[in-house]
Amino acid sequence: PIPGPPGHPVVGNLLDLPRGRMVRAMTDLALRYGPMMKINILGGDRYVASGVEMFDDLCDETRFAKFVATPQRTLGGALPTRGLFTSESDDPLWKSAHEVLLPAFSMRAIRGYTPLMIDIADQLMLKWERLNPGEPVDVTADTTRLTLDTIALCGFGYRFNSFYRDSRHPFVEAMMVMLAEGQARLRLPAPVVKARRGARRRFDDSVELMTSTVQGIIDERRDSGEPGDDLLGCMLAGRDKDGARLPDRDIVSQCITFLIAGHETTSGLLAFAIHFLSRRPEVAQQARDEVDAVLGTDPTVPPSDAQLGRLTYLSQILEETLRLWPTAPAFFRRPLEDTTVGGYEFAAGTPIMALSMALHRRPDVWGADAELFDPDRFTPERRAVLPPNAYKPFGTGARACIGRQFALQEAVLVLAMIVQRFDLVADPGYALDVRESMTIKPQGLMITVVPRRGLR
Ligand code: MNH
Repeated sequence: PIPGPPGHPVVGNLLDLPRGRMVRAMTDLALRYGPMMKINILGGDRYVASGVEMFDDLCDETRFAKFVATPQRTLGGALPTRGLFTSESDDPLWKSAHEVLLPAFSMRAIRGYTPLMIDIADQLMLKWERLNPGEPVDVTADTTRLTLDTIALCGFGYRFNSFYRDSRHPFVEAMMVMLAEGQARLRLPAPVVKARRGARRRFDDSVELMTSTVQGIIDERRDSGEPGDDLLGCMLAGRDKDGARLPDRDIVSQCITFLIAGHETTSGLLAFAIHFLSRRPEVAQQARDEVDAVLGTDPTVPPSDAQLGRLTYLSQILEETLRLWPTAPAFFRRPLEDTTVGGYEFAAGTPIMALSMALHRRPDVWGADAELFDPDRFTPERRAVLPPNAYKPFGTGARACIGRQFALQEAVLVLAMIVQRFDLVADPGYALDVRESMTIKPQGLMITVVPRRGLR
């Protein structure tokens, strides 16, 4: 029998998983009950894997495939087509879009986005440089502005201009409604979902606003006669291995997918990293030393790709941040045939949650100090001896994150530009709080930024 917390009649373990803290509660339970855990939500058994031996099995692509879980299904079902993130692996459109888009996410292509990434990063620097001394920064709000504007500009040449607004762009507002509803439906039985007409209408209106906005951008691009060399350009011009183009409605879905997948996760990563830098003077000092040595001390000279590649300690900071707070904290797998996971038997098709956030905190893998933030865990020497499936912030196999390089390049760039210009000062009264939706982000994280060398 698979261990797990004792449940209550009808609700099962739902009360152990409070709204808004489900992932953290599940992580605590997984660390308590073991590498494979069974929990029950409203009568349904759920399996949560967090041991390395379980991940070794789940990441075996010959026996397991991605399972598209409820929030992803809600999202995908609302889009014109399912999009990369929410398709089933045997969907021919997934294969086609994957082939068309791979070159657009190659190392080389991503280098091409550096100037656009710097354009948006400069807006953040300018905003922070212009603050009065002691004026607090809402870190997560600003990293969200940054990553959203970056993916929209690199993706399809559109400017949300989030740094010039206090309220959200209508498109972003619609995206939030859509994501929140996907999350809400997790906790509701199907008849209740059907009955919530107001929520359904708001959801449908939001989807309509998003699809028509993106279709407008596509039409405009076509009319201009220049396909462009951003993600949209690749999708308009690219062909899959059979020479087929992507249909327009699929391009719309992919654009919305990139906006969602591409900004929520990276903004959380940057915000958590900034939190750690503001709390750990010795880590901040080593980061400053590296940035000053590699980029120099003149912030008017933009970083080059070669320099970004040499910021290895900054990369370690980001990797360690994603260990403790993998901003996409879990993914789901299903066995293709009846098989075993870490010695437990599972029937074909059973959804199994791969809870990276718990995997990343297991003392048997990461040591007794697993809860401690320590970028030295990711020095090349220590990285080389990590078990192969001990660290999975970007998912696994064919369905792993296509935007990994994009995210890491953006995050290193922005962190470097911040460290070059500012000292980050924590609010001593703040204890890290986290907001969970499909992703996790710091909540209420306010810091002050002090220009390092008399920039003002
Ligand atoms: Mn991303 C899939 C994490 C940044 C676009 N991403 C995944 C998965 C994880 C993930 C985990 C696998 C999900 C699953 O198995 O169900 N992603 C991240 C993290 C960051 C991130 C932690 C940043 C940090 N992702 C980005 C960025 C983009 C992006 C940036 C786009 C520009 N991610 C995707 C897409 C997929 C994906 C698209 C789906 C790929 C596929 O299934 O073919």
